[in-house]
Amino acid sequence: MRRLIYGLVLIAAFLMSGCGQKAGDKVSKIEVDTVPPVQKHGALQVKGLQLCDKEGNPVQLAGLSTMGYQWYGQCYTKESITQMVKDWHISILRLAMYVEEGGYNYKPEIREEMCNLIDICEELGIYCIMDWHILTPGNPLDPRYSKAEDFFKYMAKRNANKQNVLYEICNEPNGNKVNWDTISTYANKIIPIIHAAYDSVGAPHPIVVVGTPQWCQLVDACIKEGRYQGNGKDLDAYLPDCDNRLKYDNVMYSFHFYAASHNEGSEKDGKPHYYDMYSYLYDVLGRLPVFCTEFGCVESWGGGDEDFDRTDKWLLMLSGNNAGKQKVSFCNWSFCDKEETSSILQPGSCKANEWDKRTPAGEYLKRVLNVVNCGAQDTTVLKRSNIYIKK
Ligand code: IDC
Repeated sequence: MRRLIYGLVLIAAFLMSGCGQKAGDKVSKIEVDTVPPVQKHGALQVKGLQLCDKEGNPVQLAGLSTMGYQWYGQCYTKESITQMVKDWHISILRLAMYVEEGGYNYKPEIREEMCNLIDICEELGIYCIMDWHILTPGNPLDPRYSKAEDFFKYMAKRNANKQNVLYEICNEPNGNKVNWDTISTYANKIIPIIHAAYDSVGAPHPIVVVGTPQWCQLVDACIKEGRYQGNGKDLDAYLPDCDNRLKYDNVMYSFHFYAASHNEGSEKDGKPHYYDMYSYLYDVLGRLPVFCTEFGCVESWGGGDEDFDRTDKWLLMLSGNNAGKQKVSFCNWSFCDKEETSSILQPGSCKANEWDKRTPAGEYLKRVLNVVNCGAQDTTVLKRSNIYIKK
C-alpha cells in the first residue's frame, strides 16, 4: 500500500511539474521538482550584478520569446503555453508586443491579449516579460511610441499585485542618433510610472529591463563614455568610464545575440571588421546586471543556418562563464511556427495544435531548457568543448 501511494505521489509530481521528464535520447534524469518557478522564487530582485529570488539567492530563468503575436496569435493559447511549461520546461515567457510593424498602434486590442497571456503564465506559475517591442524606428522617444506612458500606467496598475511580471520597456533601440542619453531620458519617464503603481499597493518594485543601443548589443553604454552605434568596429577601443546607470532598484540591462552573426568578430585588411562580442560581453558581465531577453541560434535577421556551437558558447557564458560569474537569464527567439530557421516549431504546427513538432532550433532549445531548468545531463548541448576562454 505504501509503495502504491509513493508511486502515485511520484506520478502526480511528474504531471504537475515543469521538470522531471525526458527531452529525448542520451538524457539521464534528474530531479523531480514539483514547485512552479514563481512559487519557488517569489518576487524577484536584483542584488549587485545578479537576478535573485525573494530571499536573495541567485536565479537564472530560461525560456522562450513569442513572435509578434499581432501576426501569430494562434500560437499562444492556454494549451500551447501549458505544453511549453510542462514539457519544454520554460520558467519564463517573453510576450513580444510590437508597437509598429502592424502591432499595438494598429491593433490596440493586443494589449488585452497580453493581459490574457500574463494571466495564463500566472496560473501556470511561470514568469513573463511584458515586451514593448520597438524595432523600426529605433528611437524609444519617437512620437510613434507616444502611447508608452499610458500603456505602462495601465499595465503596472493592473499587474502590481502579481509576482510573475517583468517589464521590458523598450526592445531594441537602434540608429546612429539613439544613444544612452536618449534611452535614459525615456527610461526616466517610464520607470517612475511603473514604480508609482507598485508603491500605491505597497508591492516591491518589479524587475525592469532596459534596452541598450545597437539592437541591445552595446549593453555597457551607461558606463562607457561615447559608446553608441556606429562609433567604430572595435569594442576594445579605449573609452573612458562614466556612471550613467539608472538610479532605481531592480533595473537590468538587456543584451541580445544571434549566434550566427555575433561571435568572435572578424578582421579585414588587418583591422577589426566586426566586433569580438564574446570578449566584450565576458567583461561587461562583471560590471552590470544583464538580462538576455532575446537570442537566436541563427543569423540576426531570424533566418540562415543555425550555429549551435556558437550558441553553446554564448549560453555557457550566460550561465556563469564570465567576469562576474553572473547567471544571466535568457529567452529564445522564437516560440513560433513561421517558416524561418529561428522558429522552434515546424510550419503549420500552431494551426494543427501540435506543440512538439520541433525544428532543429527547437530540438536544441528543448534540450537546453531541460539542462538549465531541470539539471538534466545531456551531452549533446552546451558542450564543454565549446566553452569560451578569454584571451
Ligand atoms: C523578426 C522576425 C521576422 C519578422 C521581423 C519583422 O523574426 O519574421 O519579419 O522581425 O521586422 C530582432 C528583433 C525581432 C526580429 C529578430 C529576427 O527583436 O523583432 O524578428 N531580431 O530578425 N533583433 C535581432 C533579431
